[in-house]
Amino acid sequence: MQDRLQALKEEALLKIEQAESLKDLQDIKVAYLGKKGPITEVLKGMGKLSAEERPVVGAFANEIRDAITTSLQEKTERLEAQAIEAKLAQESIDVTLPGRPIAKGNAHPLTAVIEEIEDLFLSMGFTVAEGPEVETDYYNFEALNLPKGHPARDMQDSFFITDDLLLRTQTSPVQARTMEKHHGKGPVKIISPGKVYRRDDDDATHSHQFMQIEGLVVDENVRMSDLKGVLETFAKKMFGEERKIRLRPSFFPFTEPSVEMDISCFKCSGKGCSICKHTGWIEILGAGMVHPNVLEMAGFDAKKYTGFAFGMGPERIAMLKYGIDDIRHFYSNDLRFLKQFKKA
Ligand code: FA5
Ligand code: MG
Repeated sequence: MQDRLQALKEEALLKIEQAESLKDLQDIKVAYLGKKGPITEVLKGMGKLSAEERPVVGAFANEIRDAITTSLQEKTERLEAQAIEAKLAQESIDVTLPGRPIAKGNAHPLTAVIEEIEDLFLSMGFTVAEGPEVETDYYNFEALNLPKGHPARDMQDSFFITDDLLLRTQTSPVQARTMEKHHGKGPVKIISPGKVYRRDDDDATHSHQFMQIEGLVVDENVRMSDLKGVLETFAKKMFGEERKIRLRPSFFPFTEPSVEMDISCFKCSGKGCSICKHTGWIEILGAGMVHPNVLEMAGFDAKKYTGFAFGMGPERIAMLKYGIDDIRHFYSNDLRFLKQFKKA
């Protein structure tokens, strides 16, 4: 009987040694130590043994059972450790691999140009003011010397929401709003960027929604030559010394006298092409000396104070600066266009 037990022990230990998975070990445990296993079978036959033999064989059987159990345990631990090591090896980080580049976005070209213009005016002592895009008839027109029924209202075809509310057609209402806040006391020196809306037909240089940047300076002794100086400084900084600039007499109900500023066309350099409508020039802004009526309506004494104002189109400025041939590129979200403005 002892020989049989010894043989079972050797057999079991060999199988444990060869086991490759936790499942194999479980099977071995059931096969050798289970209720129907050979060791249990052997022990069941102990009744036939003599009283002297019985404790010896019993002790031996227990010894074998312990040996197999211990061996199973050791092998289980080894297999578990191996599994962890394999997993760690698989998940290990190769610190020598080159990094993956992070996809970085860039500012929209229009945003970039507006920020550049803002910086330029901030450096000249202006601050930034804001106003609402849904505006009242009063601020968009009346406070700017455009009473109801005034023919010049037709210069800017409007999107009305109610009889009294509209999408602002220009950033000029911020002039009136800002002056009111100053309660008749100068100086006022602001720029105001924002969206404006007009029922214009879209083409290469017109959009029904576009941006404007308003400028307003009100103080004692502000003159037309101050306006010219500011606009020339701005144009030279933005477009370089060699670009041609012209001021042309114009009309706005809220300025007197009024001018418009043109820049020589980037495409044809003034010869005339489809972008500049064969004039050689592209209009970028309207400006003038603030009309006394506008000053008075906003609470300023027009005998003491004078001022100048301007309103420019940053899309047109960006087009001239970067040679963009269609204003619609700014609003069509084509990544091939937008990615060209990535700063290195
Ligand atoms: C005005 O809107 C006046 N408020 C400007 C002004 C302000 C004059 C202060 C005097 C004092 P105008 O309609 O010309 O003026 O527009 C000003 C600029 O906005 C134009 O020079 C042009 O650059 C731009 N602009 C006008 N209409 C469009 C459009 N449909 N699409 C894109 N840009 C436009
Ligand atoms: Mg104009």
